[in-house]
Parts: sequence; structure tokens; C-alpha cells
Amino acid sequence: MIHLYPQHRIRSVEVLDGVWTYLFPASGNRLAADVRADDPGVEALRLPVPGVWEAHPKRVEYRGEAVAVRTVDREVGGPVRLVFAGVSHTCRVFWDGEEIAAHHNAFTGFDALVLDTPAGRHELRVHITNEHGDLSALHIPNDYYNYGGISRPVRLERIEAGVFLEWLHLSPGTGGDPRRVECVATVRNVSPRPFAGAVGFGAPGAEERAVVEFRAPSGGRARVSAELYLPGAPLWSPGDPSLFCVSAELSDRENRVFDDRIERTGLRTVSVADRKILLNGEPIRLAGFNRHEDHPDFGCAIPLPMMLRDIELMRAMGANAVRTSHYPNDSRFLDLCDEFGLLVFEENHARGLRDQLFEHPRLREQCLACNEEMVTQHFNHPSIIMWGILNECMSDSEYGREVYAGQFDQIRALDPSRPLTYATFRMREDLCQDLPDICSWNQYPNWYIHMKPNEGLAIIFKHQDPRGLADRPLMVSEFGAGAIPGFRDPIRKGKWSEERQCELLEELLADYTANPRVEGLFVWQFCDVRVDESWAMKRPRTMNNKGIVDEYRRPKLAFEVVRRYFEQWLSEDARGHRR
Ligand code: ADA
Repeated sequence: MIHLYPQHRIRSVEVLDGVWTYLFPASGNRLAADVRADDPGVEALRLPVPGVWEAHPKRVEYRGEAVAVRTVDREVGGPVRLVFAGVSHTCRVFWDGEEIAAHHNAFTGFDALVLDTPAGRHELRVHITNEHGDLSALHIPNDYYNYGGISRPVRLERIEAGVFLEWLHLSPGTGGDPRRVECVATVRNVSPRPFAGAVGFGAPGAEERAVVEFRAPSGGRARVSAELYLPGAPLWSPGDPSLFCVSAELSDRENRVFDDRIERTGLRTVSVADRKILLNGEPIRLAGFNRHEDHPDFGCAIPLPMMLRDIELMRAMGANAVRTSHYPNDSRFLDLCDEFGLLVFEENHARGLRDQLFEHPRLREQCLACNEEMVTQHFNHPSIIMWGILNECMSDSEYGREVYAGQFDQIRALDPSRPLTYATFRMREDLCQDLPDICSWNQYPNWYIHMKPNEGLAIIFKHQDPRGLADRPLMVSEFGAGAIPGFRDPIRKGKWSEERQCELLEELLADYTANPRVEGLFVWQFCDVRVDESWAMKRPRTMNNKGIVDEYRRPKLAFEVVRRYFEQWLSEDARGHRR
């Protein structure tokens, strides 16, 4: 989507981030898309993009509709493409009053085309809602907060001649050699005429450039592919996260290059075999955190320096992995994971949907859209080593199995290169663990259930092994305990005290790291996060307090416990002591 590295040398790109005007109803929560700031009953506020309105003291709790407006000055006319990396959570986009796009889901991006627009001043408005209700099967009152606003960056691109490079997907590992990279460009033709031209693919260090001719019908797309070979290029790994860029250039019949796209990736392969997750053919353990995009001052629109700080804090605790619970993350965060060598379990957007929520008439369609956007938009991140779906949904029913199987089929068709997984806590009842490549279990021993961590693992093995799953890699995708920051109780160690959290994590990590079948560990969770008001009675402070750092990223006592275990566990892995 929108990255930290330059994506174009030829296509002109304008940054539309900054301060926009947001219009709200002064009372109630409905607002017409064409509302004006001076209409009666309208409140206008100036808000940052990227940002969420809950960050403004006047709209901390607002759930409803708003319109975000700004002007855009164009020196030249012609077709333009607007790229939104994320609007939370459902929106319609208008250019000079005309609707040009509609999108659902806060956590994936979309584009909007204006096929012809004259030079001069234009108005861009986005009608946004963060409401709960029938509109969305995925954004429900939940154990995290659904914010409102343009929460990720926005760009305006000039697409000359109405023909442009829409995607460039890079797959290292053709024929098992990570230095052979399959490059697939998608060219989109929105002009009124068929187009014939060529795409040139190149990369520093590649043996040679590849130039491939193609034709794209008017209103259609062409898939253009080539292989680049990068002999001698370093492989990507957490210890050496070497990255490189591939550029694709689009030219017409007269060899005039008029559009381009640059994508970055790392050379690595991921696979699973004999209970292990393999990176470049070598077994690797994952020690990491579940992380929500959440901060009291910014909501889900985490600023770049804070993203980097989160990565540094996780690394300071010895982690080499992160799970994007429970939705696709901002591409800029994934760029940082690529650069810092943090391995990512990226998840689609769905948490704890059961019964009527799971049977919501829009669930299937909204999940399929989210999966497709997640995979196509994040395809090139080497840090993403697995895709996950449907956290703690109905994997214990026949209907659920059909839904899980359908989504796995969809993702495998879009990206056969990465293993798949999903997280469940139904230790005895789960019916779907044979469908993915990696089995992921969420467990809260001695927090929600009275049992020792090892007893929980034993139940899982007893469930999995007779089903022919004894050879699958196994991860504990969630485990943890709550602590209200600053609640110290060293003698009694009452529940919610930092001492109790330490004690429980010590017990959990001791058992899990000693078990030779555990290949991945993800603490729930990195930081404390805001939850929906309806969860308040189970969540003191209306926060999920299981963070190892609090919502402002101040470490709790458990920071040291996690660091000690993670460092030890991963160092044993590097020395191969336990294999
Ligand atoms: C679940 C869920 C998380 C969180 C956690 C908890 O396993 O997947 O989103 O709600 O429990 O804190 O209880």
C-alpha cells in the first residue's frame, strides 16, 4: 500500500496527509454526505490525517457518521488515482460531489479513480462511520476499540493515459531457489482504448532486465510476469534483514516509459516440516507478542516513531516475532518489521465471532474482501511468514468448518508461498485444525481456567495427535494475565497486581519453553488497550490490562520475566541445543 520507501520515480504522487476539516452532527450521529460546515447543527473540527476523531477531546466517545473534507489543487488535468491506506471503518469517497468509491473495513486499503479531472481546485470528501450494527459483521463491540476516521495515509497519484501499474507482486523461491524471484505486474487500463505496450522489470544485482510485451483491453487488466535472478544476493532473516527493490516500468509502443512501480522485498522461503517452521530451510522458533494498534493519544492511528518504539520494546524483551491481532496492520509497521527482521503472523480481521455474529449475512463477503486486500496489499513483506484467519470464531461447528475451509482455499489461491494458521481456544471441541499448516492455540491457564500450562498442552496433544496432526508445528498463539499498571501487592499477590502477572507469566513461560513440541509463543499482549464500553465489567479501566507494557508503553514488572525466558529460549534455538 503506502510505504516508507519511494514507490515511484516516474508517476507523480502527492501526499494528502495533514490537517483536514471534519464535520459532525452537533447532536445525534447521522450526517448527510453533502453537508457544509456552515449548515445549522454541524460542528466542524480540524483533525490530523492519519488520525482518529477519538483523539479530539470533543469526540472521545463518538460513534456515528462524520464527513472529512479538504481541497486539492491540480496544476494539470487528467486521470488521478486516490489511495487510502485505511479508513475506520466504513466510508464513501466523493470527488467534486460525485461518489467515486465505497469501502468497508478499517484495516485494509483501497483506491478510487477519477477518470478525467480538469486543472484547478477540487473538493475531496470522505463520509465515514464507525457505527456498530448491521453495516459490519466484523466491527462489533469488542475486546479492543473500533475508532473513527482516516486512520492511515492518503495519496493522490497522476495516472497518465489511464493505464497504470496497479500491483507488482514479488515471490522469491521459484524452483526452490530464493534468489530466483517471480515478478508479476498487474497493469490496469481504465482508458477508453485497448492498450499495447511492455513492462520492463529490473533490480540492482539482477543478472539482466526482463522486458515483456502485453495487451490490456479497455476497462480491463493484464497480468505480466518475468523472473529475475539475483546471484550472490544475501538472504533475508531476522539476523540479517537484507532488502532489495524491484522496479517495473510501463512503456507504450513507441518505447516511451510513462509509469512505474517500485516494490521492496527480501529473499527468503518459508515452509513447515516435521513439527518445525522453516525459514530458508532452517527451523526457527517464534517468540513474540500479540499487538493491537492502539494508543490513548492516537487510537489505532499509531504515528511512525511510536511504531518503531513498539518494535524496539518488543526486541528489548527478546522477541523475534509479532502477531497482528486481530487485523491486517499498517504497511508502514510491516515495512519496519521487514527492516528490523521481526517475523510477522498477520491475521485477517475477525475476533470471537460466534452464533448470530458468525452467521451475520455479511460475514462471508466481508471476510473474503478483507483476505483479498490483506494478501494483495501485503504480499511483498518478507517479514510476514504466515497468514491467519478468524481468531476464536466457530471452528467447533460444521458450518464453521465450511467457512474456514473456504477462506483457506481463497488465501492459498492468492498466495501459495506462505503457511496458514488460525487461533482457537477450543481444546477439546475444535474441528478445523487439520485445515491449516500450523496449529495455533490460545490458552489462559490459571487466569480464566484452573489448570497448569502443561495440562493444557496435554489436552491439546490428546485432541490433535489422533487426528493425524502430530507432525504439524504447534504454537501457543495467546497466553497471559492481567495487571493494572502500578497495582503492587508483593505479599498477597492479588489478581490484577503486577506481582501476580509476573508469577503467572513465569509459570506459563517455564512450562511452554520446556516443552519440545512448542515452536511459537505469543504473549497476550504487548500493551494495554482500550476496549468497548460493553466490556467494562470484565475489564477494569475499560482496558484489556494484559499488556507487558501499559498503554503509554511503560514497562510493567513482567517485562523482565518475558525478557529472561524469550532470550534463553531463542538462544537455545540458535545453538541448536534442543534439536
Ligand atoms: C482471547 C482473544 C483476545 C483477548 C484475550 C483476553 O483469547 O483472542 O482478543 O480478548 O482473549 O484478553 O481475554
